[in-house]
Amino acid sequence: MLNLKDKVVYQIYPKSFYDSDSDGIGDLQGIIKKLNYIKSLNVNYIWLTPIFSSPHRDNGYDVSCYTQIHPAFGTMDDMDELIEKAEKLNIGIMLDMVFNHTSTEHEWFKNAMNGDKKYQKFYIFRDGNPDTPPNAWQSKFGGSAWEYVPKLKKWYLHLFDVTQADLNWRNPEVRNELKKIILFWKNKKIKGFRFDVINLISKPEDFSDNGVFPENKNYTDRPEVHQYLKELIRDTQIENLMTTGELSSTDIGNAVKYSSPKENELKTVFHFHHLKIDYLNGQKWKLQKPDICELKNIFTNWQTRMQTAGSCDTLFWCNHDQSRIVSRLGSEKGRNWQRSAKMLAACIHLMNGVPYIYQGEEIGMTNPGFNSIEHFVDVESLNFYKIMINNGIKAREALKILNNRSRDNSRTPMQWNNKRYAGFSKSIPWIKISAKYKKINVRRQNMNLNSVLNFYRKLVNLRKTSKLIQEGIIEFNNTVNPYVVCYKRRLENEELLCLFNFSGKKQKLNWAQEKYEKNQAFLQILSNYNKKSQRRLVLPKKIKPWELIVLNRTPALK
Ligand code: TEU
Repeated sequence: MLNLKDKVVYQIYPKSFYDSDSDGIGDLQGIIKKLNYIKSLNVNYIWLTPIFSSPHRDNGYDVSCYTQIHPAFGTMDDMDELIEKAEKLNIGIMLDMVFNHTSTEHEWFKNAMNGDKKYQKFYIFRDGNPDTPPNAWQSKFGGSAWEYVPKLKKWYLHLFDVTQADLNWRNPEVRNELKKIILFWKNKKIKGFRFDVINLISKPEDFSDNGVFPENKNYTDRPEVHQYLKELIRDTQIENLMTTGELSSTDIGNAVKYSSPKENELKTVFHFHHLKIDYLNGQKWKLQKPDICELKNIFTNWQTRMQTAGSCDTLFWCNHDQSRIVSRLGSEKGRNWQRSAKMLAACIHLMNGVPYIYQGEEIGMTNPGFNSIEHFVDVESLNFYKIMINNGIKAREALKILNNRSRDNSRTPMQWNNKRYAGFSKSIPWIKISAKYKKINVRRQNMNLNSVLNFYRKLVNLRKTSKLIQEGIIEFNNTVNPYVVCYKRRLENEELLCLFNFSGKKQKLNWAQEKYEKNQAFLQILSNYNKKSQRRLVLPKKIKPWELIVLNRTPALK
């Protein structure tokens, strides 16, 4: 049985990680060159976002062949070399399987367009006339989710970009083809898979009305998803590999089930409720201040339910779709930048589940703050910019929204050093480098014991060596202060008390609800205020701006 309790995953967005051949695009050889750096973080897996053949309309999430490597990233030999060299360092490679849709450049879709009935059944085509799409569903990237093909007199469904056609999972032939792809990679000693938007793969049979509201309920977490996953895992025998599913707008009940050891579906799941606390009325393109009380409720519900059910959660703030967490929930300014980056890191890493570190997060990379629409490249950002302008939003405001919400915020190149192009490449990168690279880079932080980078290393090593962090029962205390996340981890006699100030102000702490016996001693084991480990006999009364306090409670002194 695969034990996940001490595992940590590092996510790489290859296009922006390290460019070995000076074409401005990161590549597999670049990752190979940086394997020792990754090893220095002591992680167990690397999750690579898609490296397959693709027209890159959605940066690889539009796959045209799942068993070939995109030439800009390298060759199959490079991939084999990466798998082998990583394995020597005890690092497993996880691949990103985009199975909800394929690129319209995929052979299957091309055959369908050429009238081949077999392949038309691979996708979701519906007869109709050009004026009325089968229903009113909207694409997640803006506009209708249906595209009309005049020569076929049919519409096809695309929940994402028009070049990402949804596969028809009801067709067993499709499921068999996808199993073959998993087996191909399993034979290459791939150690895990991340399944993109896996809870969206099942669609209703009848599209003739818009079904229930909101519309995503019609294609999210349908019961067949559980059945399809069980079948896929069983038939490819990947029960002992690391698997994780990306769940779009899921609910706790389903998330618990997908990741329950009893169900044989996935090992872990990603859900995003904690990353919508700054969406106004749940809308991505409308800004509001982060609601920390809501954040605490979400953590409390999810962590408690997942742990009680024995399901495995993932712990993450960042990925290639989210803006940088220190810009979003922390501070970019002065010393508070480093403090808040560490506070955010510890808050996630000391919870129950498998932590994921997204490239650059470990050095506290910030949003780049692009000052022109010209700098944005992501299809979703460009579409929504147009939609916002058409809706009468002023260009300045739309740019501000993108600077907060665009996926490009996380996709700027990794900042390796303070040289030209941040040491990422020798030529102009495919996307602009953040101007902050002179201050925020790996080289500088490697040399500084107190850096964010070395703090991440400390956190990973703590997880590896502490049963309390791996297995301890988690319990939240949400009455300490509205801006402070507070939880405890308990295992037998041991206890960790963790406090995180999500504000730039000093906060008072209210311990009315705690019933500690007298004569308890608390040893501070982590800090972001350059404090030495210290023993204290009383609970702290205050917490400084962005401060993190992690106390190990020792049994009562005699
Ligand atoms: O993302 C799924 C998804 O729904 C998002 O997080 C999406 O970026 C967001 O809803 C837009 O507001 C996955 C991938 O992580 C993403 O990069 C792909 O673009 C998407 O699927 C389609 O494959």
